[in-house]
Amino acid sequence: MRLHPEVRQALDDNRPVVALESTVITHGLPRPANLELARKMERAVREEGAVPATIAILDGEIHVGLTEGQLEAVAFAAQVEKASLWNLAAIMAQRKHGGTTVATTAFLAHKAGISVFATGGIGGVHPAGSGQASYDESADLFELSRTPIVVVSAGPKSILDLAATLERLESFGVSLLGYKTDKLPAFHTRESPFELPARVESPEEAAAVFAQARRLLPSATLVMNPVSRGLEWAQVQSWVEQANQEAARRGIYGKALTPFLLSRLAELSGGVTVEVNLRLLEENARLAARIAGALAQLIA
Ligand code: PSU
Ligand code: MN
Repeated sequence: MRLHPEVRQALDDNRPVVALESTVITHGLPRPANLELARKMERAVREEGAVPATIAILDGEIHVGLTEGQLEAVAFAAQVEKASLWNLAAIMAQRKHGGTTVATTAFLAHKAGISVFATGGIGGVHPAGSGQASYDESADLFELSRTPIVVVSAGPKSILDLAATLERLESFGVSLLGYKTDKLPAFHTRESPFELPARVESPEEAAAVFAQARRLLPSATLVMNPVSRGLEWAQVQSWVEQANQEAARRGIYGKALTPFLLSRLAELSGGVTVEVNLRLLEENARLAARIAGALAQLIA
């Protein structure tokens, strides 16, 4: 594992660091918006006083914190895998490039000693009948159950079965926090009908919950931050239904399903979902940096 010197120094000094994932760069957004976004997230983290550590696999090596050149290489690679845990070892041994998912990024960030991680929307349970398989649950859920780290997201992705995803998070004992909300945010929409077990009003409060959680629990603390100017629930649901039906018809399943659905939503919405996705990623990076700052204060 290669730590960027700036990241290593910040960790040694107990200064705030925020891990950022890279599947969203390699598989989640169209080019070149993906690179702009990656830069924007890093800038947002810095503006809030933390050091960004984007995590990716380059030529089989894990990098925690990327140079500008490496960020570009990840964003525009001709061949790059979606690096989940089931193919991580193969990507490394075979010297390939990989964009790390929420599951893989949380796993690696924790190993590197980073306590806070920002993403867009977490993976979860896909609705029955979408794709080919009847059983598609993101590895993100399992990873959240066993890794003590703060994950800041805008909720589970809107393409998912939200009720089932929430049930899974409960079964797995993930600490769930609505950021200034009682309802589960759902990525493109600020609110779904589902009730969350706890809420916080500030980065300091979120940091305090995590400080408590990590003394007790093996699992993650998932902070869910509703996107500003979110889309209408019913509108998003109608695009999602259509995209899921198309995926089923075309036999798209497994690791290809989420990237397909996100790009279909972008087309069906005339680019509106991408705009929202970019906004929520930046907002989450900002909030994560403030939580990391609050956490460093708690420890100091
Ligand atoms: N957030 C986004 N866009 C994305 C993702 C998150 O705004 O593309 C990625 C994350 O890397 C997450 C993955 O782990 O989608 C989920 O994929 P799957 O459903 O196959 O587990
Ligand atoms: Mn899956």
